[in-house]
Amino acid sequence: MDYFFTEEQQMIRDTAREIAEKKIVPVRAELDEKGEFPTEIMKTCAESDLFGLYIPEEYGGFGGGIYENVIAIEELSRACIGVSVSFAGSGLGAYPILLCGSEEQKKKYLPQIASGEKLAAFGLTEANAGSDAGGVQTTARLDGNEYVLNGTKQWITNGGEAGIYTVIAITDKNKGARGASCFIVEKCTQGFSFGKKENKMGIRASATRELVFEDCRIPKENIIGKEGIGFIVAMKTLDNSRPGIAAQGVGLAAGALDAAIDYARGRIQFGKPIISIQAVQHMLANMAVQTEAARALTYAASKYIDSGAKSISKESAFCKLFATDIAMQVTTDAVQVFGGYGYMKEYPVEKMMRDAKILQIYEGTNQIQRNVIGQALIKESAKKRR
Ligand code: COS
Repeated sequence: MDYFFTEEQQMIRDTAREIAEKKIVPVRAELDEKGEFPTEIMKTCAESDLFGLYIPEEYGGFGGGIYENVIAIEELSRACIGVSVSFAGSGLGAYPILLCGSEEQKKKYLPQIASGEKLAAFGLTEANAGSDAGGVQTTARLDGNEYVLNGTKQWITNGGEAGIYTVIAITDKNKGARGASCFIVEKCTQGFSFGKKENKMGIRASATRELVFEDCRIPKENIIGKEGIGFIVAMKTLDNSRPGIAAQGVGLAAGALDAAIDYARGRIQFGKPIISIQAVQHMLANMAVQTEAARALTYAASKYIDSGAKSISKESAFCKLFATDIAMQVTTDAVQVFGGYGYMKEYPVEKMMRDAKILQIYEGTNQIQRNVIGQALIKESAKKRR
């Protein structure tokens, strides 16, 4: 369908599509096999000015919004979401600064992220704080002009590869979620180290590591906002970044659909291409309509958030939930269209199906998205009754 992109949006799509086709497709199987971080592709994204799409011009960005970023993420994801999550993860790490940082912090850090000179990463998850984001145990204690961080973050996308980290830590243990704060920590700070790269089922090109803080001292100016707002910063960050996960789902589904159509045209059984068999056509038709519906919802939610709407949690969860469930379904169906060949590593859909699973888990499981939507519905209905 035509979404009537502006000339600039069309350019973003074309640029990202070219990177996907020329740079990612030829190496994606190897990156997956070796579990290798796509350093060169990140450089190409930087040279093509893709990292700053959602960052205002005064901080070195393109001045677009979530929608522009989503367009780029979708295109990169058609080829490989192990690569596109490395790109998108930098946005996730940048949002706390963009949404809640001081002018000084924005001026210092956003241009480096916008240019792609440094990747960013977001450190929220811990061994005992996954879906329960308020259960963070990493601590930050004010000591003179510095905060001292102690604790371990788990499964952090871009861990070890990023130069700038936004990290949630507890500054007041007695206040629960209201005792959390958000900090900026730069790589190479003393007392800050990384665990080994995780060996994952999918998105194997992306770097997922622990962040380990052992008496890590950072300037007190590195707190984002003030003490006690860390949980809210994290929630706002996720509200803004979840459409990017939806875009990964849309791109991945679109890539799997393209692969399934190509294969069905060439595969001969019963003396004819299997695409002429109605059972196969029906599968492809379902895959196509699901993918398009996911795209339409993701674009609509992104535009809604970009409009400056105040309450965005529900809409953000809508697209994350829907598009990622669709990605799982469509990639599974793509393997089915390929039949036995689809199960083999020689064909791309095996990796696509493995990759899809994480989309239903990270940045809030799809069960959590339903919770967020449910809570929003309750709030809205209470307002209407008043
Ligand atoms: N924007 C602004 N404020 C928000 C918010 C949002 N999106 N969501 C919650 N808040 C506020 C609430 O209003 C509440 O404020 P008060 O204390 O003033 O009432 C506070 O934050 C606590 O909210 P709540 O009680 O809803 O928190 P819960 O502990 O029940 O957790 C969920 C809510 C489950 C939604 C949250 O923990 C979550 O999103 N979990 C998933 C985390 C995740 O995505 N992890 C993946 C890894 S991060 S890459």
